[in-house]
Amino acid sequence: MGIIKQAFMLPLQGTAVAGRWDSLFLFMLWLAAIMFVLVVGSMLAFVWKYRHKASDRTTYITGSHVLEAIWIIVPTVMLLGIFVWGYSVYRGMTQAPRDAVEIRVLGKQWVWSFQYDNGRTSIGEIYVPVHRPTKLIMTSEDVLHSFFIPNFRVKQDVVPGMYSSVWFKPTVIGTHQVFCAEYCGTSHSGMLAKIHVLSEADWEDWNEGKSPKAFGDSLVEQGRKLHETKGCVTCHTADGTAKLGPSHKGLFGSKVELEDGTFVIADENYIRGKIENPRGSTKRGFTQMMPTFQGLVTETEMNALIAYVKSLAH
Ligand code: HEC
Ligand SMILES: [Cu+2]
Repeated sequence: MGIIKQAFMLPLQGTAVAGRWDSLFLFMLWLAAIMFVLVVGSMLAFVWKYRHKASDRTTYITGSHVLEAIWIIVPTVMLLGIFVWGYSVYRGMTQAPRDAVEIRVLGKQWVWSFQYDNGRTSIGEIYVPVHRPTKLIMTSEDVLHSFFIPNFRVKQDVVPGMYSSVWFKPTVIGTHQVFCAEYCGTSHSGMLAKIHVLSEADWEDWNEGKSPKAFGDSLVEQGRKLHETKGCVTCHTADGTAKLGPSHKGLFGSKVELEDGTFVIADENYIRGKIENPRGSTKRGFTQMMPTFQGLVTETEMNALIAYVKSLAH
């Protein structure tokens, strides 16, 4: 699978963005090193050159506009350049492509677990396809964690009660290390996982398996069943007709108008918010009568319900 790239003293470059990230990092490191030598070097030289001599008389100094202009303009241009460069790398890391494979990540003291579209789950090991964008939709069942894959240059806080996400495009087949990078209690340092980057063929095999039935229902199907068993169907349909509540058809990704006239995009966090805290926002044209399901829906069920609502986007 090509040559494995690695910059001096940095971890292996396991994603498309890792090279860009490393260039920026090394540029800043070398720039700081050069600045350090220039500043400290000239300081020492001046200390020596202008050391006290009995005959010295300090001349009258009035300042220099040219010098002042230089030390304002040069660092400003340099720092703005670093900002623009950094922002462009950051944007590339945060805006996931629409066709990304989505995997849900659940952190809890002190294990990582994963839920895939086909309904499969894994603990301590996550499987992703090579050369395809993969988006992680992450939340925590207890405290703050942080999902960190050094080889991918990916690190993102995992927060209870909401979803955060990251995406990456792995380029190196094989196994990479995952850490928790936010101190989360006694066994924080043992909160590890392996990320397995699979070839296209292995991914198909893993994802579909010899018999997809072996994994039970797909995530969307699990969500559809929960939508019935939890009683959501009393008020919500999938076919566009409104009952007590609006239909979920076409909801995901759309712009929702709330009672107070503000608009929100119906993303994962919006749907989660409705299920946990329906009183936090009410859709315009409807009466607030949805009961809260806080504590009645587990995180894995929440992921399935959201996947179901999402599947009705079109
Ligand atoms: C007793 C009726 C009722 C039940 C049961 C109910 N809801 Fe609702 N739901 C509503 C109403 C009414 C609204 C619209 C008013 C509002 O925004 O609060 C709504 C809004 C929503 C929205 C936002 C819809 C939009 O178009 O913006 C989502 C998502 C949602 N519910 C999901 C669920 C899920 C999932 C369940 C089951 C776990 C559920 N609801 C159970 C009545 C209900
Ligand atoms: Cu942790």
